Amino acid sequence: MPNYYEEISQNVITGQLDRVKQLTQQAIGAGNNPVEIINQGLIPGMSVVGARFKAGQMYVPEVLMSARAMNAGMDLVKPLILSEDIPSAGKVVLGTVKGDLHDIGKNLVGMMLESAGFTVINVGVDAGPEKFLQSIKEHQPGVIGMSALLTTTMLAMKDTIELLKEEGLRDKVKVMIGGAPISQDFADEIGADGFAPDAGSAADLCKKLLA
Ligand code: B1M
Repeated sequence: MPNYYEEISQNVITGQLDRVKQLTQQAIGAGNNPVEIINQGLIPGMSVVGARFKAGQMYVPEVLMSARAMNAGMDLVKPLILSEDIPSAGKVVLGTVKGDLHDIGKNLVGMMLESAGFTVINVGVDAGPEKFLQSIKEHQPGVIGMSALLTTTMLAMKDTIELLKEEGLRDKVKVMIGGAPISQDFADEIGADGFAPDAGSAADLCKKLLA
């Protein structure tokens, strides 16, 4: 039986959506285990993309093409598996903070987290503290991730952390923040658990926070 996994990984890395679909379909047809197709083909390819992006060897458009190729493969495989068969690395509630509409970076972070096996609940843009709170109560994530691209909206992150304290939930969830104007110093200042400078680092940070 041909080993499809390496070829699927390579085509995810190069963002060849049609080829990933074709190979995934062939792998399914040849009787390969759907969970193995994900864990040994699709996700390892995206992990390489994450590492290269973090190292500055790949750029946003290429990463988006890879993510789309991976998702096309996922779409074929997912209906074949019971959800409980796919081990989740943990739940992350992710959003762009109140007053801020920038979501390209946040969505990239979401894709990287999903590629690393996290279940992502995306609360969208312009998400105020109450929206994060509501989502935390509903989904009980291990981590919340807040993104801000404007210096004027950064402080909304602090408001969310303060609301979590008021509600007695601060020690139940880790807080990860990021976005162009954000720094480790700012994260320390507002009492976040971690700062990630890019999408690849965000996935690594989430693993650390939940370890
Ligand atoms: Co806006 N914008 N924008 N904009 N915009 C910036 C951010 C700006 C730096 C441009 C500039 O003046 N040079 C500037 C902010 C200045 C400041 O505050 N320091 C700015 C401004 C001023 C504005 C408006 C106020 C303009 C106006 O209307 N007068 C307005 C505000 C609207 C609002 O939000 N309320 C506005 C609007 C817009 C558009 C709607 C037109 C559009 C957004 C479209 C969209 O997102 N759907 C837009 C865009 C595209 C940009 C730039 C050009 C690009 C942002 C981007 O997507 N980068 C930006 C200038 C720039 O950055 N060069 C700019 C690519 C993306 C992959 O990177 O988002 O940094 P980034 O995400 C990275 C990391 O930061 C990190 O990982 C990502 C991947 O590596 N990261 C996280 C991000 N979130 C993370 C979360 C994490 C961890 C890591 O954990 C949770």
